This record gives sequence, C-alpha cells and structure tokens, in this order.
Amino acid sequence: RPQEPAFMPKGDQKKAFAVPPEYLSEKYKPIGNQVTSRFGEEASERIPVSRITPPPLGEILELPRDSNFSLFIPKHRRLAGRLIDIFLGVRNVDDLLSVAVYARDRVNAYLFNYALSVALLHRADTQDLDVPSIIHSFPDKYLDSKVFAKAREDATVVPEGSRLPIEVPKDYTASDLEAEHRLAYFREDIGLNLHHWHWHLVYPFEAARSIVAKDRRGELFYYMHQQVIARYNFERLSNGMKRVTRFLDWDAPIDEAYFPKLDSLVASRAWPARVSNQRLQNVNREADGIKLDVDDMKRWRDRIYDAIQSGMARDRSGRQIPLTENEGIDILGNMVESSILSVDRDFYGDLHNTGHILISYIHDPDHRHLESFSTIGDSATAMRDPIFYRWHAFIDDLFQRFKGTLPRYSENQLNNPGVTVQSVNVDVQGGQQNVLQTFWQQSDVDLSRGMDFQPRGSVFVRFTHLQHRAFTYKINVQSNQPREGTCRIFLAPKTDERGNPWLLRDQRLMFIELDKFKVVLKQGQNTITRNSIDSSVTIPFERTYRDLDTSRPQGGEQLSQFNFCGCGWPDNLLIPKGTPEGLPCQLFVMISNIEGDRINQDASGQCNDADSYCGIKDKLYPDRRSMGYPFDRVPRDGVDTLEQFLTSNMRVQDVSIQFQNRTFKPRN
Ligand code: CUO
Repeated sequence: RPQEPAFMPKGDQKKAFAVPPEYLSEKYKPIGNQVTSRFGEEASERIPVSRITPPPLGEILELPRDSNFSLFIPKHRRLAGRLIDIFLGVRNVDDLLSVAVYARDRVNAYLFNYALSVALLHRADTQDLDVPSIIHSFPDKYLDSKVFAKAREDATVVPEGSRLPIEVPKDYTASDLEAEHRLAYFREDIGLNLHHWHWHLVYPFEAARSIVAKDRRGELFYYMHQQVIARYNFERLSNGMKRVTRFLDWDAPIDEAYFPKLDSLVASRAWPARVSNQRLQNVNREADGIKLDVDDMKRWRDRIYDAIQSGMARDRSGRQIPLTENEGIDILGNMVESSILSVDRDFYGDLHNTGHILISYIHDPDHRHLESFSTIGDSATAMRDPIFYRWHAFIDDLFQRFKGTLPRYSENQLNNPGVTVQSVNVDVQGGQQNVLQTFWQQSDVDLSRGMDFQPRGSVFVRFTHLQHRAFTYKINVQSNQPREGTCRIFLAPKTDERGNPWLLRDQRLMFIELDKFKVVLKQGQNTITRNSIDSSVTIPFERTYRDLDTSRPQGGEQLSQFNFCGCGWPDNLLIPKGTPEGLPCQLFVMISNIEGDRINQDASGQCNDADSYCGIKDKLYPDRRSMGYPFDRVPRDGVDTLEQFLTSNMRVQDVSIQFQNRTFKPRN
C-alpha cells in the first residue's frame, strides 16, 4: 500500500517529514511516537512541518481510503474539486505542505495524489516542485498483479544489491486464441497509459474554470484521441487486422472481452473483467451517485448529430451558436467530451464520459455485487481495454462528420509558392535508407516507491515494449527567397487492410503525425535534417519513466512542470510495429506557409517539446492551423489520391517498417 509522505524532498530519499502529533489520524494518536518514527527510522534529516489549523475535509472523507477513484464519477470529481480548492487556497508552500501532510493519512490515496498533482501544476509558487511519476506512486495501475507478491518476497528475503529484476512476461493478459490480444503490446504499453493519464491530468473536463479553460482544449481532445485511433489502426494493419469498428449499436452484445490482471493495491481488490457478449445497461449506483440510462446517451448523440448537420448549436439560453470553420471543432470537442465549457451540458449531455462510465460498470450496473468500475473507468488504465478504441472510433467519427461539413482546402490554401520539396529520405541508424526498424526492447522500472515493505530499497521490474531504431529525416527544399515555414511530417500505411490503394478520403484518417517544427530556409537549396528523438509528438523514454527524485540534473532541465512534461506520446511507440517483410508506408512532408501557421508568443522554456498532442503549458497552442492540418478535412473536389493532393511544397516518399521479432536486453 502506498505510504509515501506527501511528496519527497528532491534528491534524497533519506529525508522524512516531522509530522506534528496532532496531525495523526484518530486511530494512530494513541501510538503517536511509534508511528511518526516508523517513517523516519531510516531518515538522516527531518523536514519540519508547520502547524496550522487544518481545514475541515468534510465530504472529501466520504470516499473511503480503500476505494478506487475515478474522475468519470461525478461524485469523485466533486471531492477532487474540493481538495484541489483547499490545496490552491492556502497562502504559501509551507502551508501547502502542512495541509498535504495532514490530508495524506485521511484521504483516499488516488484522490489525494490527483488533487495534489493538479494543485502543484497550477499554483504559481509550486512550479519548481516535483511530483513522483504515477508509475512510481501507483505501479499497480500499470503492471501485472503477480509482480507485487514477488516484489514483496524479494524485498523481504533478498538483500538489496542482490535482487534480480522481476520479469513481466510480454503476454500476460490473454493468449493468442484471442485475436485482439495481438494488440496487447500497444494497449498495455506503460508509456502509452502514462501519456493518457497525464493528458487528462493537464486537461481536466471539470474543475475551476481557470484550470479547464485552456487554449483550444476541446479541439485538442478531438485531435489527440483522433491520433490514438489512427495509431491504433496502424498497429492493427501491422498485425494483419482490419481497422477498428465503431461501437455504434449500444443494445448489441459487445464481442470484445478484457481481463486486466491488475490488482488495486489501494482498494485491495482486483480490477473487474468483462466477459464476451455483455450488453450496456442502465447504471444506477447510489453509492457512486450515478444514475444514467443508455437512452440518455442516445438522446445526446442525436442532438449532437443535429448540431453538426445544421452547423448550429444552442446554448443554455437558447441562443444559436454557429459551429464555425475555425472554432466549431473546439466547441464540439467540449460538447462531446463533455467539459464544463460545453455550450449546454444539460441539453447535449455528457456523451463520451458516459460511454466510459456505462462500459466500466457493465459487470455490475446496480452495484449488487459491490464491484467497482473496470479499467475503462480510469484514464490511467482505460487504454488497456480493446473496447476503448471502439468507443473512441465512434467519438472520432462524430468529429469527422463535422469536418466533412467544412470547406475543403483549395490548392492555393495548401501551396506555399516559391517552396519546392525536392526529396525526402530517412537515414536509419545502422540500417538501410527508408526502411524503419522496430523490435522488442526490455526496460527496468523501480517499484519501491509505490510499495510499502521492510526493508526498503529498490525492487526492479523488467518489462518488454516495442522500440524502433533512431532515424534522421533528410529533406531537400528549394526556396526562391529567404523565409520561414513549418515542416509537417506524417506517416500512413500505403494500402488498406486488403492491400488495395487508398482513396485519400480514407487514408487521411490513417496519417499519424510524426513531427512538426519550424524551418528557416535560405534562398536556393536547403537540406533539412531532423532526428526522430526530437519529434514534437513524443517525450524521451527517460522522461516517461524516470524517478525524478534521483535523476534530476542540477541546474539543468527544470522539471518544475513535471506533470505537464509527463504528457507526450512515448518515444518507444513513435513508429508502429510494421511487419517482418516490411510494411509499405508513405511518408508525407509538407512545408506550410508560416503566415498561416504563426502564433506570436514566446514559447521558450519548459515542456514545449511534445506540443503536437499536449500543447504548451500556460501558452497558446503553438500552431494556428486546424489540428491535423492538412489532413483534417476531406480533400478538394477531383482529388481522389494522395498523389493528386500534392502541391509543390509537399512530397511523398515510400518507406517501409520492418519488424524484427527479437528482444533486446535493457540498455544499461
Ligand atoms: Cu482519453 Cu475517453 O478520453 O479517454
């Protein structure tokens, strides 16, 4: 059970907080000394915690400490909101520390961690504090439950230094009898699920308006999840499967089953599974304050379709809100998700979130078995379940219907006169040009911060994930004058699941963004080189996983906005798996006209290197174009194929992705 102090002073795990005895919860007060020394016995230094009058926690304590916690549950959201307000409301960091220490032993651990993370992310005076990565606080949300008994055993029996990493098998949630299991390496990728958790941490749909109302957050909800589906489909094609089918018939049995093999260490319960052929049911769970019917979702869906078709939404006062070419998608994103920015949350409802909830309670809709929600009910675990992708394929299709109503980009709008992309090549480290290489890689992660055992010390888990060889784009561009531009790089499979060439109106939905960056061109010939590791989509492997308390470079990279910095597609999944023979793909490069791209702001600073899917903390989204440009809209009339779509500032290069079925040991 996670028993870390509120947050560890950086750089040294041998410090402990000196907790004022009156802060102890009632049950520990009689044995106060033993308890306070329990956490401090290995500490070389005690951090004083100032005594303030602790705020009443009231309703926040209604969520038992041993419950699961989900932001999809309105009551949990409300409690989190209260705690966030308390954390945001105190005067200074000392008081925050004090309140956090006081709350830590009383409040549900997941709720506490979430609220404190949000507060640290948004308080002006905590911008240089670290929060441990959630993989270290709650490893139980990311790893096969079998690991924890072994870890405990190792920690007790084997002295630190002699402990070998505990291997998590690559295939532990199902066998090959289940076709969907071919995608488990993607769905259960730790970095992928960390990214998703971070994204929703940065873009909550319900909290104080100042926290929710970030620039283009509705559009980013659409775009980040659109890219998830495009990438998932790319992986499906890599595995000889067809694209995911939308979850459309909400009365039909759901074919996909999922058995997560996760135990919640906080709730001391296994996460519920879903057998095949379950159907959505109305959910009525008093304890969670949830009463939702499948018909509610159908009504909301139909109203949203109406808004899309008419190009008009209505707000609470009945006013007509046009879904314009530029802002319509943002309005729709907030409406569909929904967030508190929805134009009318009563009328358009809470479609996407309710889908998560209804699916997550499919095994116990009226709480008669006292079971909690399944993995799709928590943003930290939702992407593990195959139904997540069917649900989000439906949600994405709503957005695509709207995009289908917008004017097409004309050739003039797409072109960048005077700029010609002459050639594009990819140099792959130690490999052949234009043949991307993927393989299995093992890595180790330390679990000890998320578990409470004696004696302490590191316990490593070794897991296997997809990886690719680093590569470099080489792009030759001719320009008739010195200028700036934005280089946009996308990748899609060359053919559909039957091996047929695509129509662009379908292929455009398959393009995954690989990178986007500003280029400065001189007059004449230019060669642009760019390394895969610098992608605007990803964060480096180390940032996804590292334990910040021990590896932070002094005075170097500031990890102040860690929770924001933790948002970013994991680098190890930048390139889809491909096939042993080499999956034929098309690499698309465009240099767009900076006049239509530029946002005038100073975006220097931290956490600006995974902006494509995550934006930049406290800044505007750094690209004025519609997200996904130029593939966010249906191609102009007369354009059926990618080749016909190209203007001189674009270029397509055939590449392939070759998967080598070999597992490499950890790098160090
Ligand atoms: Cu990210 Cu449905 O929004 O999970």
